[in-house]
Amino acid sequence: MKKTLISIICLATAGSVLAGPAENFKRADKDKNGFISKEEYLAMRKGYAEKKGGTQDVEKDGKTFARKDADKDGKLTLEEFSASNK
Ligand SMILES: [Ca+2]
Ligand SMILES: [Ca+2]
Repeated sequence: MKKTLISIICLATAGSVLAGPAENFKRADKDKNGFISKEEYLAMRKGYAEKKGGTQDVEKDGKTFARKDADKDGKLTLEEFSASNK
């Protein structure tokens, strides 16, 4: 049973890696303005956390967003999003 669960998690992780940052970016950019706002980023992270059956650490995700936002304009371009997506 536990092994099955791990396999599912591995599959889900592989799936999101295969999708690539561009796909994740498009999915997270809810209003399709070409940028990911902090709200959109946090909503994306919330979705991930809930998919894993956990709860979101809003403070941590907010810090991650700030770190990714290289030019500090409060939004992520695809470049910023994928460059620091490691
Ligand atoms: Ca947006
Ligand atoms: Ca930015």
